[in-house]
Amino acid sequence: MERKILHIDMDAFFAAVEQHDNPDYFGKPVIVGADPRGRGVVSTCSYEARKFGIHSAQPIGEAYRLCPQGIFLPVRGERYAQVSRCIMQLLSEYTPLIEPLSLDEAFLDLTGSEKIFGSSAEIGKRIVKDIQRKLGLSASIGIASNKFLAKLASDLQKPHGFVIITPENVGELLDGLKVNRLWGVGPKTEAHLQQLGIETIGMLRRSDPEVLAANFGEVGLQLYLLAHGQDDRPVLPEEAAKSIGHEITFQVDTGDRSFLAGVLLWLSDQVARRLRQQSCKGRIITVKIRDCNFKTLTKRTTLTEATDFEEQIYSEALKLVQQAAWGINRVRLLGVSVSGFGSEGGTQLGLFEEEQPMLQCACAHRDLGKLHQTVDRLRDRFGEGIITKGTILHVKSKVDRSNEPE
Ligand code: TTP
Ligand code: MG
Repeated sequence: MERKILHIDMDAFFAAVEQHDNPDYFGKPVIVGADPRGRGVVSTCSYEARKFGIHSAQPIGEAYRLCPQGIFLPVRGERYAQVSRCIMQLLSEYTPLIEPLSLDEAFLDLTGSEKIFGSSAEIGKRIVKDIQRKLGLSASIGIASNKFLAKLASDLQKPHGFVIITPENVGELLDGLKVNRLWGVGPKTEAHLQQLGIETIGMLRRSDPEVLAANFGEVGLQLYLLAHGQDDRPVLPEEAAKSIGHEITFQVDTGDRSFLAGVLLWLSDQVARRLRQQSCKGRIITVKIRDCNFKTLTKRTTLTEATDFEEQIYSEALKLVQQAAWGINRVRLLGVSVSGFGSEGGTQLGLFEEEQPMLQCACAHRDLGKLHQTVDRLRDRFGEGIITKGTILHVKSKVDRSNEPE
């Protein structure tokens, strides 16, 4: 099912709060940042000030030279944090799936909200109105099927932007943009892409993924997918944002099921070990599979009880992989992660719980816990290789050393 992701970014946030709190400043160039007589920088400025060439991170002295008549104000962090909490509160009326990115920015997954509140476009309009009416501030909104496109959309027509990216307009909107608009493309990658003759997202979309992989490794493939408007990252509410995972890209694509099952066990073993090292237990098990055509699938399941046992992570991961794409195509990448460490991620209990052989379960669980403790201690003391499962040893020897999971 196509997701409905909304990205919201407040317009000239700090400066807009200052204008709201002091209506005399409305319509005027307001610059928030360091003392204009000092050596600090501009945090942000109103759109009126941007006409003078002032922008974030600019030396404040330069801003002063460009616009001496501007209203220069210090940063009132606590006030902006307070307004930010009100914004997030207001957003949470439409979905619990909110991922704040900064004080003035957040992703919302509205896929499940449409049945209750109307289309995502209608929800977006309501949010803009709510924020204007209740907080006296303006926001820009982008709506699309994933995070990357939604974020890009909110930035296309700032301020007061409202852009919806659809399969029909995605090419037209993306193709002419410079590659540095893609997540993960900094000046270095941009220069490298330029050497390959790739300057725009359209050029990247039409490029050869093998060439990108050869030049940038896994990052190259991610860029290729982004250029196609593909991005499968979920919206992660704050407590779920943390996850512990491992993935591996094979040097040669493989369809060998028993090998892949062994790799899953290896990945699960590493994830569980890290969970225990960080004293974390998680309820959400996610697998990621990329096939030889670069099609990426993620599947997740939620357990009733949090775990840090590789046995359980492996058995759930294996089921997910079997449901997803087992043997359909040759696999290029396989990943396992565990999240849901906080209160979220709970599943609804059945009305009639099956009877469990409780005592037997508890004993087996305790024994397994003790075994992990012992193995962890041995590994802490003598290194990771001191004790391992035969299957893992076998798959490890098949995977090229340069191929080890990061
Ligand atoms: P942004 O959303 O990047 O900027 P903005 O909201 O001021 O303007 P717009 O989104 O309309 O382009 O950042 C949000 C706030 O973060 C901004 O109001 C001030 C602060 N900030 C800094 O302190 N330093 C910086 O370099 C940037 C970019 C932002
Ligand atoms: Mg902003």
